[in-house]
Amino acid sequence: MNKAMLALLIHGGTENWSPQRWKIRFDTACPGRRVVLLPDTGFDPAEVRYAAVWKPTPGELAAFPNLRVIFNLGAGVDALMTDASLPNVPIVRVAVADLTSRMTEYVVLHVLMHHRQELYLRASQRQKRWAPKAQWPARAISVGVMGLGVLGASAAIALARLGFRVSGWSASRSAIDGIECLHGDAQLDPFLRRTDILVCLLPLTPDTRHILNRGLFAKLSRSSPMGAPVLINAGRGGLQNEADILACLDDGTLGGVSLDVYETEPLPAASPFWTHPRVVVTPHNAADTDPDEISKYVARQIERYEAGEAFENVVDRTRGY
Ligand code: NDP
Ligand code: OXD
Repeated sequence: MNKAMLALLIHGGTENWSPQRWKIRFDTACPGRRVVLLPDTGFDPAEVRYAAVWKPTPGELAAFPNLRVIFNLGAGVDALMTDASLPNVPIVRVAVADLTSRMTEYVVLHVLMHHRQELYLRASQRQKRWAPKAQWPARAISVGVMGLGVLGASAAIALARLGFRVSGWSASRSAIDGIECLHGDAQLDPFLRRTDILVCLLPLTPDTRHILNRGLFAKLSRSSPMGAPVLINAGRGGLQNEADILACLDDGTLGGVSLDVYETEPLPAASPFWTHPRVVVTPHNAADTDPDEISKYVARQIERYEAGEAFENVVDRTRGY
């Protein structure tokens, strides 16, 4: 065992994401390397070169003076960014095909659910009511994807393939075949005005916190056959103003909502989202990535680094994503 040490700091994982399961996985993925699962006092923190983390406690990573890199075990790094004592080393986030295709499935599922009036149809079924409503084609609906990164771009392409009119919005200019790409603050309003179903796959940063609010919902298109616009948020709960979402559903500014993420997770039992007839609640599992894929991805990145190559998918710390 003379390979540099990897420390695991994992909080909040259950079942397949439990800390012990990660330890077994990394032992398998990193043969010949000492992998320590914290808390553990039986090692010298100065020997740790690599850390793989999920929601580490602020200050925990500062204990390793010779750290070379932090691997975030998810795509979003917002939880990590709140740590003021984060060591000044590269942060590598997860961008793997397994995660991307699962998120694309989630987005397609929920766009289709609203487009095909599934909430109405399921309510009819519970009431044993045979009452079909007029249906319209995908090309009658404009979907707007906020965030055209790894996840947003893949979802946008899949939706366009199904026949939806798709546009996307990002911070900087992007170009994707078949997708109308807008960017920056100046193009946010034109993007919203053409959007019937808004899909949010933005990262949570100081610039995007509470971007999903009443002012934004009021700018969405109201001319689709659905009558009122729909919101689908699988980015982060901090992107949304939850009181605004509920008020906008109740006054008709929004027609329906699918949420995978919330300001407080797990979603408290008292949240009105649970029982609202026009809200679809999922428990932050839009892209419940296969942890085996993630541990192999981290092991590959360590091998690349030790062979003198650059890390992939490094977070830009000034942008916060
Ligand atoms: P990327 O970093 O690849 O993409 C982020 C996109 O958001 C980019 O297009 C970026 O613009 C855009 N963006 C960032 N800030 C702004 C802004 N202020 N204004 C406009 N556009 C902005 O991230 P991913 O696609 O990999 O992931 C997105 C998010 O999805 C993650 O951060 C995470 O929060 C969430 N997620 C949720 C999961 C779930 O299960 N619910 C699972 C995995 C991720 P530009 O291209 O110009 O940089
Ligand atoms: C992630 C997530 O960021 O699962 O990967 O939310």
